[in-house]
Parts: sequence; C-alpha cells; structure tokens
Amino acid sequence: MRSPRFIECPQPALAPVTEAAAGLAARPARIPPKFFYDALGSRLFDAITELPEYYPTRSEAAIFAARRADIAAATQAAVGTDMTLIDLGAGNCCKAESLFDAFAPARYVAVDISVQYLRDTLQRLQQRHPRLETIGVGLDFSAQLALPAELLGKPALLFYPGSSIGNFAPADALRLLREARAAAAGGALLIGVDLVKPVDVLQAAYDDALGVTAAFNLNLLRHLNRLLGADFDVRDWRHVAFFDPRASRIEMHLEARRALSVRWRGGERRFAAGERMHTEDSYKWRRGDFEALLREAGFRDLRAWTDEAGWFAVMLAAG
Ligand code: AVJ
Repeated sequence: MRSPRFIECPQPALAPVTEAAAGLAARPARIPPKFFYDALGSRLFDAITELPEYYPTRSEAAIFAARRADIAAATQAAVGTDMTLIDLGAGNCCKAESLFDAFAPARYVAVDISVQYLRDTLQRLQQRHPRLETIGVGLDFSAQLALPAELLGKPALLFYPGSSIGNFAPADALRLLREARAAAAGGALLIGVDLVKPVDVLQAAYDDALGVTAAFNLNLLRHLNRLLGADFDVRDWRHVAFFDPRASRIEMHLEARRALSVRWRGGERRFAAGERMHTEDSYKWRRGDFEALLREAGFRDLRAWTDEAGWFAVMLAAG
C-alpha cells in the first residue's frame, strides 16, 4: 500500500490571528467564514447538510446520482485519462471519493485549510484505495490559489463542489476561477453552484427550525475566544440570516443582544445593543450569469447539469 504525502504550504500574507483581530476591530466588524471551521464548526456544518431545510448538499448529490456517467464521460473527455483530481476544500473527502469509480483518477490531491483534518481522513482513504497516489495539501486559498509548483503543469481536474464559490463576491470569484483555470493547465473545472430560488426556501436553509445554523454561526465566537483569547459570551449574541435580493446573497450576522464590550489579546471594543458582526455571504447565481463568469475567466466548452427543481447546478468547464 502507498502512503499519503502531505505538503504544508506557507502561511498566507496575513496570519489567522492577525486577520481575525483586524476583522473584529473593523467597523462594522467582519470575520471571514473560514473561521467557522474549527473541529466543532466542521461537525456542525456536517449536521447542517442533514437538515431538511438545507437543500444544497442533497440537490448536488441528486445531480451526481442521476448523471454520474454523463458527467464522468464529459470530464474524462476534457481532462484525459491520466487524471489528477484536485479537490478544493476537501474536508472529509467523501464527495471526491464517491467519484473515484467513475472518474478513475491516477492521482488525488486533497486541498484544505486544515491539514490536521486531512491527515486522518487521507490515511483511511488510502486504505480503501491502496494504489492511488494521494497527496494532502494544507492551504488557505481564500486570498490566492497558490498550489505547490510540483503539482502543476499537467492537465488536472479541479473539483470545487458544494457551492463554496458562493462565499466569494463576484469579483473575487472571478479571480479564483482564473487561478483555478491556470492550475488546471489545460484540464477542466467541475464546480457546484447554488442558484437563485424563492426567498422563503433560501432563508429557511440558513435559519433552520432546529437552530443548527444558529449554533454554527455562534460557534465562531467560541473559536475566536480560543484563537484570540477573547471573552465573548455566546449567550449575548443572536444568529441573523436573510437574503438580500439586490446583491443576490444570503448574509449571516451575529447581533449583540445588549450593549457589551469584548476584550482579546491586543484589543478591546464595545458593541451597542443590536450591533452586528458580519460572518458570511453566500451568493446565489443565475445559471447564465455564472456561465458568463466562467467564460470571462477563460473557460470554454461549458456543460451544466441541474436537479429537477433547478435549485443547484454542477458545471464542467474546460481550461
Ligand atoms: C460551505 C459555503 C457552501 O454557503 O451554504 C451553510 C456554508 N453557511 N450554512 C453555504 C453555510 C450556513 C455553505 N458553504
């Protein structure tokens, strides 16, 4: 059996502690969504994907279940047979692994902000796929997709499922897509995109009856307490999520229930009652607009598959 190899990329320009502290001091306060994903946050996100209100995971899975052979054939035609599968934000690697039979990759590169999470996941994955060359890359690609040079140059399939692209404002999404096209080196991108749909469906997905999304959002404060030595009391804050039709995005915020002050290592600030901290944007695209964005990023030969309701799209774009 082979063993997975791990590459830890150098830290981004801004260290996580510096970035989080700057966001907390900003007006209005704004913490990037990558800070949701500490150990508990990752588990809470997994729980979100099981909620009846959270349609994206199920819609995307339904598309792959119904169209797997078609998607695999189109992907192999675009990338070739000696396929390197580069999984952006691999997490538990389940989605990529479910494609191994149909896609038959020669090499699997799992990229995630948390290399620690990847270590356990990839050890177990390697046991199930003993001959697959498996590489784990610890990289925060939210500011720049700077993959290690040794992995670049051969046509690759960049796999970016789950509509994580929704966390990027259109201009930043375009930048990431351009970087993905460069990394694909003549291969292709296979991406999940959440689409515009009735507002009540969107809002329920981000404000579920059980309060799991609220816990996911509030857990950010516990993460900041650990990361920054902050003294947030989670009970002082409330989860807020709504769809802004003009920006075509869900916004998530944490709202102070009363006037309070927060201290952390190297800083302090007051929040008025009702003051909000912006924690996430989740953009919802019209299919044609996202296809135009892919073309603007230099992709061609676009294919798109949607679920029956037309709520989610899986798109393939040649580099
Ligand atoms: C992982 C970014 C795709 O935007 O739907 C789920 C994160 N936030 N519920 C999304 C999320 C609140 C999710 N993405």
